[in-house]
Amino acid sequence: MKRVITYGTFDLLHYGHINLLRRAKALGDYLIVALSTDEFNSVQKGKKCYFNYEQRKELLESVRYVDLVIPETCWEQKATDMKEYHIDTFVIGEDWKGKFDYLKDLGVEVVYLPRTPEISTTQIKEDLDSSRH
Ligand code: C2G
Repeated sequence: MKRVITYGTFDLLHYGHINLLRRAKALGDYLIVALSTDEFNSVQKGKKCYFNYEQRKELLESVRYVDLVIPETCWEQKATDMKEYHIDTFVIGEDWKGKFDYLKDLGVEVVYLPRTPEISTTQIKEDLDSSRH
């Protein structure tokens, strides 16, 4: 049983997120998503979410590729997560390329996947905002 993990905010869930989750699951048998909590988003990531943690969690749990959703409360939890959840592969979009290579020292495969072009939560918000004016 190959166990894969990825991390993110996943606000306003869109096909770019789904493309990431589908490719992440294809790298193993079991996919865990560490979902950024509302506090982590606002304090550490400077992100204001449209959906709160519970709503984002419910959406992710409805995605066929996702087997478990756990909270991401800080940047530093990744190393302990790898051990606690017996992770084989860490996956994230290549906008983070190189940032998590230290996890290789724990025997974890680190994979950066190409992002889906032209879609982002920020873009969705901007498009909706401009269509109102
Ligand atoms: N993503 C993608 N293509 C897009 C948009 C997002 O592949 N068009 C990917 C991102 O690269 C990331 C995942 O979808 O791997 C979730 O995106 P975000 O919610 O923006 O995640 P982020 O804020 O980058 O959080 O500790 C790591 C952070 O929590 C990552």
